[in-house]
Amino acid sequence: MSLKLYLHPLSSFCWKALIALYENDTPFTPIIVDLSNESSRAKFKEVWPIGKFPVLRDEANEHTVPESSIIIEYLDVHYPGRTKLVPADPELARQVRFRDRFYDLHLHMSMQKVVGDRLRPESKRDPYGVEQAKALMQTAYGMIERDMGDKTWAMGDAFTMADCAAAPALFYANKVLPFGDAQKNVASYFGRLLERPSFARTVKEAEPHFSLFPA
Ligand SMILES: N[C@@H](CCC(=O)N[C@@H](CS)C(=O)NCC(=O)O)C(=O)O
Repeated sequence: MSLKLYLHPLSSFCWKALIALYENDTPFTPIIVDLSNESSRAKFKEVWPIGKFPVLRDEANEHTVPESSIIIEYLDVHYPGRTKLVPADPELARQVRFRDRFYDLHLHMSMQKVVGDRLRPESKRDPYGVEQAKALMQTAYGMIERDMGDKTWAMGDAFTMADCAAAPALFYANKVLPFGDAQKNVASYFGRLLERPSFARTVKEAEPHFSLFPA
């Protein structure tokens, strides 16, 4: 099998890449990285010294592809399938990339800040940074609420990379800052994402690891 994905089953950015792979039933070998294990971490850093997953390795083309969005773009070009994750039309592609950036940079990374802070030693915590991150998440929720009033997926009728980005970000965001009455459209969009087979499978496979999540 040509493709390998370095991942951890609980990692939200890995989920984003997994959704894309499952959307098109793209065959790959998962390589589980345990960052708490010195040898597993060292081996992974030989592949990608930055040490963040997911990373895709394509043996056939001899490409190492880090960064979830770049992985999805790579799959879309080199391993296309029934779901076109990035539209061929340049203007629609720009809109997908914008939504992908929006979910990653504003919702996903703010959520990571909140979760990451829980994993720090008490003396190293950053309550002000967490407060700022939660405020940004609220702003993002408001924007998604307005955007998703009359759409099935982030781009409308077609499921794209933007939805791959939205699903894990919303999953974990809802855990740290639960959707309320003001987020009805966000909640129904999230409900549709949970029913999408590619995402349902991703969540199911992560279930045995949920006890590691700092609730
Ligand atoms: N921009 C990267 C972010 C990747 C990322 O933050 N991955 C997290 C897991 S969700 C990670 O590797 N964390 C381990 C660490 O920071 O040591 C992407 O889109 O792939």
